[in-house]
Amino acid sequence: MQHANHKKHKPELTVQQKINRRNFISFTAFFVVGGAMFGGWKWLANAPEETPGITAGARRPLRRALNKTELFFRRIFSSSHPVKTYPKSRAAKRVRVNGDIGIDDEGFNPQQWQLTVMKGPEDALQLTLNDLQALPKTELVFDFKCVEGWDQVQYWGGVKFTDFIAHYGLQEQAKKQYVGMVTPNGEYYVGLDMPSALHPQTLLAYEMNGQPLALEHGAPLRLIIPVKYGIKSLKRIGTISFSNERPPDYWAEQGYDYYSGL
Ligand SMILES: Nc1nc2c(c(=O)[nH]1)N[C@H]1C(S)=C(S)[C@@H](COP(=O)(O)O)O[C@H]1N2
Ligand SMILES: [Mo]
Repeated sequence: MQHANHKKHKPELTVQQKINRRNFISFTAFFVVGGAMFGGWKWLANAPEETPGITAGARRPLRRALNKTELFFRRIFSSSHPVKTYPKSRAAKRVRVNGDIGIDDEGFNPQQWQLTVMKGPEDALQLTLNDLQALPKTELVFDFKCVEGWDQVQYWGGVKFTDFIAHYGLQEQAKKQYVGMVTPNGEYYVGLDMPSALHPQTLLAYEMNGQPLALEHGAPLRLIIPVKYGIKSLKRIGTISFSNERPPDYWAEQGYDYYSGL
């Protein structure tokens, strides 16, 4: 080319010089990248641990990253995205039982059970199972997923959480950021972000496979929240409350992700 001649003429490199040059570049890159990785690891290892509270003690930068991921997913999450449903014929006849924390006390009497709904710090509703069964019933067949690695198509029936909110005039409470649910004996508890609680497939369930819920599955009333892993689907709800702070969460205290979304 004509104008190429205007450039300063560079001497041709010999093959050996080219090899030396490439060696130099790759070794430098190796040490720079390796050094950065080591530095990054030391930085993380020396980073302060968060104070265990609502979530277990993790290195603060890791928790920051988790919280960022949660925010990302919360932003793209939309209540108009339903989880996949299945025909009833696909539902398991023998439903797995997993976890009995907070529901293993012998003295529990389902006949005397009542649901406590904290409308405010000093203002509680007491509801019976009949009250809840008087509301429209919603059925749902979906793939239930446990963090332990199993999943199963299951068929549930109950009251949609949004129907429950509307019927009991809890719209103001539903403007808070979180819902907390606790077993009657206080031993198992979950915290849910409000958009997930208000997802159209979140149920307060009292039926499984068209039959009254069995005690080991959370009778008289349990949560079914298909947009979350099973750890959040609390069995045997005693109390429901609303808050702008994250409610205590049993598995988050043990180090599991608070959001636990799918
Ligand atoms: N009260 C209570 N609810 C609970 C649990 C528990 O141990 N106690 N385990 C959770 C977990 S880890 C899962 S996978 C599901 C299992 O529900 P299932 O026993 O009806 O299959 O319940 C969730 N709800
Ligand atoms: Mo689970």
